[in-house]
Amino acid sequence: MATPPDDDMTQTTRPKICDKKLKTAELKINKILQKIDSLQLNNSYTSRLEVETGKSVVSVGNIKKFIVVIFVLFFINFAQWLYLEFFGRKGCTMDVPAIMKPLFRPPEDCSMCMGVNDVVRLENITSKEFEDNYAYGATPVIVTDATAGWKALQEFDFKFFAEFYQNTKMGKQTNDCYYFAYKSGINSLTEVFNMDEKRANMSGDPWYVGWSTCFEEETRKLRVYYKRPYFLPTSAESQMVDWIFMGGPGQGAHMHVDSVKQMSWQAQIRGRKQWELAPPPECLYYCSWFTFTVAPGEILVVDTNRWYHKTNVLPGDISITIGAEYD
Ligand SMILES: O=C(O)CCC(=O)C(=O)O
Repeated sequence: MATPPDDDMTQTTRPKICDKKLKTAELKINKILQKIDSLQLNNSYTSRLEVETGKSVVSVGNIKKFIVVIFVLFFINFAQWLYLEFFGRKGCTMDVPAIMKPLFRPPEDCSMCMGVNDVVRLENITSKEFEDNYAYGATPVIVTDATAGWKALQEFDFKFFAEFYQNTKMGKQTNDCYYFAYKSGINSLTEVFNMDEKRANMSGDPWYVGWSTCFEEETRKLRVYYKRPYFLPTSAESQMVDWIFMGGPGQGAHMHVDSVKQMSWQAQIRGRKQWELAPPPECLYYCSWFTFTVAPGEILVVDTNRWYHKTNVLPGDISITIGAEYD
């Protein structure tokens, strides 16, 4: 039988070697620091100074920046956790980029949400009235009569989009702009339209996804099925990008706030979707948290850059919405 190593031996001899090496390293570092002091370099230079340690080169400035970044990230995550824990709904998760962006936004003036406790339902509203009162404000609005005559109401379903994306020629063919998998575990639009029939028919695992159009031709072809909502301000322009959200009953988008540039409208083409709006964290003591449902044929206008929002598809039909930003 082999004799086990004498642990006591190794423990008593190794520290001596380490001590010696440490002392030498300490002396060298002290010499470098004294030299830096004697040169009286300014901070911007010393922060760029590099200390060579064996093969790796580490920048003193970068180490400081790294520590600051780690501290900021830790603080952001902690603040986010506190917000969700005490004011958010349990089980609501956010991915890291979504967490970071809202926390760097400037604080809101809470007058934007004070007294706003519900969505306002409108019909037969003129562009002028809409522009003056709602188009760029923070009161969420549902216009109930703005999809009359849209072919999308009859034509849009899972099969329509599957055929549209699998068979229609457009530009580079693949839609690889914005795609949100949410909790579906489906990683691309290609995967969405290749899911098995059972799941597509909402008899398998629940799913909900969102994406933006990528190519002008794609947007143009889709826009044959719907029109620019009649109530938008006459001067408002939309980019050639539309947003589509689709999925079965259950959780839709997690609680988040957007950082898009403009206001947007979203038409509920099929299914019923419940929206939950929460004021920005700094306004929680002044403003309310509320929910409302958007039914097929209705168009919602909500400033998703200011209201935190979360969606939930109600039992029944698949939910399909289409929307766009306007300036
Ligand atoms: O329609 C949805 O489910 C989510 C929409 C959304 O999150 C958004 O427009 O920012």
